Amino acid sequence: MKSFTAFAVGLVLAGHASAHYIFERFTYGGTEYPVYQYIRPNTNDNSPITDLTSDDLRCNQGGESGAGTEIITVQAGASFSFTTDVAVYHDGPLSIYMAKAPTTADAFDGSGQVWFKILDIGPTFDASGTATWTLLQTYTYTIPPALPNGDYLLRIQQLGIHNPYPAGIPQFYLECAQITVVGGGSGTPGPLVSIPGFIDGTEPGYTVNIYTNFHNYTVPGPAVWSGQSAVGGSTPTTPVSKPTTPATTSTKVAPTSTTVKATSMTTPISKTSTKTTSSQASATGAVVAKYGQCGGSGWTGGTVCVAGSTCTVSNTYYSQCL
Ligand SMILES: *[C@@H]1O[C@H](CO)[C@@H](O)[C@H](O)[C@H]1NC(C)=O
Ligand SMILES: [Cu+2]
Repeated sequence: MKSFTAFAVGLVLAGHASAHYIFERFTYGGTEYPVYQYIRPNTNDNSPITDLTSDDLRCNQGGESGAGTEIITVQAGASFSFTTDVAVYHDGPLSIYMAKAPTTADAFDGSGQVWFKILDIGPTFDASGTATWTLLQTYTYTIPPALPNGDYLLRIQQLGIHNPYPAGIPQFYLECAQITVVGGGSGTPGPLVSIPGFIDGTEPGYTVNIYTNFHNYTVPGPAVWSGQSAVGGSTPTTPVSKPTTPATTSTKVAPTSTTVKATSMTTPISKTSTKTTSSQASATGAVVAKYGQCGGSGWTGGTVCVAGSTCTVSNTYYSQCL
């Protein structure tokens, strides 16, 4: 088993000679901070984690401790971004998780049933059933207004499912930021899961072949916390997660729609217009990519959504191109 694992890792490395996409920069309050400021560095050049039982799934290899990484103070309801070195280029879903630290974020290893999910971005399906993944360089979201104050790990995860299982093993690309939330609410985040353990490898979103009869998708892992925008922690209002099933389910799917491009990992980001790279999420007047922020209290960035998406109010603090 050990030698097999080593062999598999060797294969992965061989296929990843150059730098992978690493969520290495954090943006808050209009400032994009230097590489690994507030984000735990990895020691594997972000060669993906593929072992579903590994503690490295929490904050990547080398990220079990946050000693040496700073903690940034953020307002609940404010937006933040993670930016990669090169835009994400493997098809698959993106999720953002959080875990409350017992003491300080830098002292927390992420163990225990403490993780909850605040965002899923699955594929969209057009009327013919063809999938489009939102592969970006910058992903922007909001610290949930209902989140209680305190220190948290803020974990972004992209799951590369471009090499269909079981011949290819889904690849986790992830990093953790360290934050102190202030101005928070009194919500109760959940459901809570443990990492590892949150994905067991039987989920359709993990085993699916995205090139064959691929017309619906559910992002693996727990449900997205539904009470994020309920300041005071009562009734959830607008769900902030993206629907992971086609908006056009009532439309008949063309029978010839099974051909989804078989992209290899060398294919860069320009596959469809929705994969616009936005390395300057807050550039004033810039066209905002799908799922990017386009408004909300205090927002000074772009308010015009890329063609095919509409600026939609999630809550007072956050509007998003959907
Ligand atoms: C698509 O939907 C079917 C029917 O609900 C389900 O069995 C299947 O697992 C789904 N596929 C994915 C990839 O989520
Ligand atoms: Cu790769």
